[in-house]
Amino acid sequence: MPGPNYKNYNYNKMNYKNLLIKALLWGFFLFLSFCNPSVQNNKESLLLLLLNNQNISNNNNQSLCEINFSLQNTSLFNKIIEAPGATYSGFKDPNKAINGICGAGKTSGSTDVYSLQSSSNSTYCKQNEKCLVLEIENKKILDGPGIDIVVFENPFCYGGENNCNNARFMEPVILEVSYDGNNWCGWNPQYIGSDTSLTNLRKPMNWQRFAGIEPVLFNQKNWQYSENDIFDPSKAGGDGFDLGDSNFGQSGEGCNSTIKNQILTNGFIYLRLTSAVSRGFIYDSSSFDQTADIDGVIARYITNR
Ligand SMILES: [Ca+2]
Ligand SMILES: [Ca+2]
Ligand SMILES: [Ca+2]
Repeated sequence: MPGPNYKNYNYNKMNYKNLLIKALLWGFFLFLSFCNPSVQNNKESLLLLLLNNQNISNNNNQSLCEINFSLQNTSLFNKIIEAPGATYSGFKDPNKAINGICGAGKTSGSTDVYSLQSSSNSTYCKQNEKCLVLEIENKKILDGPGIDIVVFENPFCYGGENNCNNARFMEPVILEVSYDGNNWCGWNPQYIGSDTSLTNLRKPMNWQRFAGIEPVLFNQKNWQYSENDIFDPSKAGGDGFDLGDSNFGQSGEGCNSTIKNQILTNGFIYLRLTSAVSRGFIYDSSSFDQTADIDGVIARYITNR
């Protein structure tokens, strides 16, 4: 299957065709948005259009993400350990969670994403939870100064960038890490809204220590900043997690102080992303498929195992 850097005549030809079809669909969507403001930011309409686009032009599973900025000292999580329920087609292709990050800015969500699926046969994931487990091949991830990992989902602001702290479309994600694939430690994610009204659940501040909250500005096609700036939320967006955070180790599965301290000392290998809805958290009723979408995850301090 062609990767992000794969180039030949047919690929370029397909790319132009894809671009033309995408441009026409985006034009049509913007026209609809202009005519009817209620359509604006309607993920369902957008996804339906894009799904149609995928059916028309992306049957060969080519990456939508063009990588011009490659990582030197940091790394994408680049290996799928478990993607329960994945069909490897369209938004159900987990390769889109390891192929690179193509954020679409504050007011729209990237389509270069894997929508978390579930299965009753999961082993690393909990059974029937919408989930994905990744690793960085042959590496482990250490705690270092500040944020250690950034998760890039595809949330976006409702009502423009100026309204972004008041209203967002979000599909929150629970993050957990493990060094053995059995015991998992997380950051104790909490919903702190006073109720579960749409107004409150769309406020980003009500979602503490989840991924899938901050819009994605980082895009490997046209990134103009440094590699270190990927870990600056004001430049790159995304949801940063620090192993040194006092909340780390306060949630998970089989997590205790021994396991937590082992991770802090020796690093972790496996990263588990679970859609919050699978653990009983409230969800935005306008969510198209009631699951989160992963564009990619980056770790900062990596070393050989
Ligand atoms: Ca840290
Ligand atoms: Ca999403
Ligand atoms: Ca991606």
